[in-house]
Parts: sequence; C-alpha cells; structure tokens
Amino acid sequence: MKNFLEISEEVKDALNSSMPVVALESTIISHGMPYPQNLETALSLEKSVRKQGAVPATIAIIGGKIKVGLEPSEIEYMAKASGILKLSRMDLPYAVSKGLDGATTVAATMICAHLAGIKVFATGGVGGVHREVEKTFDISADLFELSKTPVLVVSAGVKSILDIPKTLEVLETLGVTVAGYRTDEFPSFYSRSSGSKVYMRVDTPEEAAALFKARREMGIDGGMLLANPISEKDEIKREIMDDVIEEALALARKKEIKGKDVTPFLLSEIVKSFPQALDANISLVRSNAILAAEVAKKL
Ligand code: PSU
Ligand code: MN
Repeated sequence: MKNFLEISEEVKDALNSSMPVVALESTIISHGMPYPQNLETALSLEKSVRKQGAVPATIAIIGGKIKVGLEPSEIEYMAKASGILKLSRMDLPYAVSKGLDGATTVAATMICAHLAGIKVFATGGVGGVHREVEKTFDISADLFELSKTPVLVVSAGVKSILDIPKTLEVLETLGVTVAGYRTDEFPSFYSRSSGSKVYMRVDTPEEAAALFKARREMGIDGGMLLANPISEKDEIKREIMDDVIEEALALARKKEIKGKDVTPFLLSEIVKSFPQALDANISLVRSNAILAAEVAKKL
C-alpha cells in the first residue's frame, strides 16, 4: 500500500497523536463547482476545519498516488486542470494502476479516508437513486459504499435532482445509519425540507459520535450518514429549486447525458441557470465541515 498511499506529514502526525481529522472530497472541486469558486471554497473549508481545532485532509489521486492531505498548490491543480477523472469504487484502482489524475467522489473518498485511518468526512451532497431509475438503473455507488466502509459522512442530505424517497429506501435496505442533525426531516441540499422523514435524530456532536461508535463497537460494518440541513438564512425554498432542477433534468434528457456524467452535468446546469444556488452550496459545505470537525473531536 505504501507504493500508492501518500499521507501528508501534517495528517500523519495528527492521526498518530489521535488528533481529530476531517476528510474532504475533490469531486466537488473538479466536477461540482465552477472555477474560481471551487478553489476558494476548497481552501476556505480547510480553514473552517482548522478553526474548530481539527486537521483537514482533502483527498485526490494525482499521478496515480492517493494523496491524503493535499497541499494548497495541489488543490489549485484539482480546481483548474482539465481531464481530471471522476473516480468511484470501480475506477479508483484504474487511476492508481495507470498513474492518472482523478477527483474522488463520496464513495472513493470514503475508501481512501479509511485506508488512511480517518473516520469522519464532510461533503455537500451524497449521490443517490436517480429519478426515472426504472429506466436507467442509475443508483450512485455512494450508497453501497456507505453500507461497506466505516466512515461517518456529514452531508446536507441529497439534491432533489435525485429521487429522495427511493434514496432513503435503498439506504434503509443497505442498513446505513441515517441520522438527522437537529431535524426529523431529511434535508434536500438547498432546502431544509424534502417531505421525507428521517428515523434517527441527534442533537449534539456527542450524540452523533456516540451513535457511530455504538455501530462500530457492535461490529456492524459500514458507515453512517449524518444529514445536516442548510442554515435557515441560506436556504432556497423547495418550490424555487424544483423548477430549476426540472429544467436541468429536461436538458440532460435531451442531450442524452448518461452514466457518471449525469451528476456533474446537472450540477453545472443548475448553477448556470440559477447562480444563487452556488452560494447556498458553499454555505452548506462549510457548515458540514464545521459539524464534521466537532464530531471528529468527540470521536
Ligand atoms: N452532489 C452534489 N455535489 C457533488 C456531488 C454530488 O451536490 O459534487 C458529487 C459527489 O462527489 C458525489 C458524486 O459522490 O457527485 C456522485 O456522483 P454519481 O451520482 O455519479 O455517483
Ligand atoms: Mn450514476
């Protein structure tokens, strides 16, 4: 493993001395936000984690190496370079074996975080069951990863580009612990509500950490999804987002966008037609990074 896993000195020291570490993904940088906001956000997320007394570890594959704890110049590379792959469980080994550059999705970031010994990971939204799944069979590998790899993922729920009730059904079937943070409703990324209930609720970082710890101590493998709603002040109401999302979905259908290109396409169309969505996205990832740092401290 030493051949392809490169953990930064700072992250290594933090892990060796049991300091809290928060993993951060890179697909959001390379495929989830436009430049330069992607770069600004990635750098400021690291700052937010540090401010809470935890160490950030942004993860990506550069030249076939799994880098855990990117340097600012490497974050800049991931934000600017073209031709960066979007990697999940299936193609992470492909990038490693061929010496390629790739951004890690939630699934791939969980795998790399776990290889490095990091237990907590903050992102914006996880992948899920796509609408019209009965035609496309499109279900994100993120859901299966959550059932396999013992990492606690903090997200603002999932975007309503997805079918949220079906996503929650699959998470239940897979046995993923899904808990709402100070909410009984699963959030839908831009909005605090989704119309779908969440069956577990925690109200403090201590409670979130205790829930994950109980799962691990019982020997139940897999991770946990902590659903943290966007702040009230930055929320965009569901009715407004619904129209924007419908338009993006229609365009994807017309252009016959398929497979792993679907999510990046929809994300970029949403921000193009409704720039305010980007501000909401930045706000919610920041709040997830802060919560992840607090939970990591308790763990
Ligand atoms: N949803 C977002 N922003 C993102 C992603 C999803 O709001 O950046 C990214 C994450 O990296 C997630 C991936 O893991 O898209 C899911 O891709 P897919 O649907 O192809 O599994
Ligand atoms: Mn997919």
